[in-house]
Amino acid sequence: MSPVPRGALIVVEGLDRAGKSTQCEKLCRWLEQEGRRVKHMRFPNRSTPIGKSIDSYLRGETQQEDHVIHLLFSANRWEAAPQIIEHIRSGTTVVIDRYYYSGAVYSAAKKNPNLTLEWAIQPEIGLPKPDLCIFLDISSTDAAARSGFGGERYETSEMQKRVRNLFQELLQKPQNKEMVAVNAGDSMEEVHETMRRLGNKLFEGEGLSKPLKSFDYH
Ligand code: DGP
Repeated sequence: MSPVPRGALIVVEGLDRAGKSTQCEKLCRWLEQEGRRVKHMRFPNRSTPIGKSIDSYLRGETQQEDHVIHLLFSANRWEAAPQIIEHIRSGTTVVIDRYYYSGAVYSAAKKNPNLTLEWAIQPEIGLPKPDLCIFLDISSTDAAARSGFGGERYETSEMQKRVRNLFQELLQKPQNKEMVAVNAGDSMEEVHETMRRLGNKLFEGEGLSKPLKSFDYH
């Protein structure tokens, strides 16, 4: 009997209000219609004990030292890593709304001199590496104009501007060849169509015949 082909690991990234949740939903629905098994996850996962502390921090109810909250966000991904690996191994495609890219850029955007992008990426080394990371690119001004913006800790124009620049920096790095920028200013349907095209390319290519990689920054 031939082994079950592994699932794909697809991540959707972007600024707050870039449309990630809607696009993840649409992507999952499309993958299911294509006959694939799909698991939709998001980070931070606010339901675990670690996730609950992150949630109260994001709502401004508690304070945390910058490195401490950074490591809690990372731990929140690590606690889900065995589950991600198992889904992929058993043939389920995992779609994740935010992952270690957000982890690195949101913390580095705080401009703490002891928390650079290089420092911030280190705890993420070893996590399952996505086969595809779609960066929904939107200007910080357009993001701020979308409804619902401004509710949580990082939702200020200044912060989002720095976050966007750092995402652009990650896109340029040779270690992150799986990252693709998609114009999130296009209509919801246009963005979805572009994402479907990227999905088809991934499933038709050779990449999924190779084992899932671990993230390595070097
Ligand atoms: P969301 O639930 O997708 O709205 O994300 C909540 C906020 O947390 C959002 O402003 C992005 C930020 N965020 C997500 N992951 C991380 C992370 O790993 N580290 C830091 N510092 N911020 C993160």
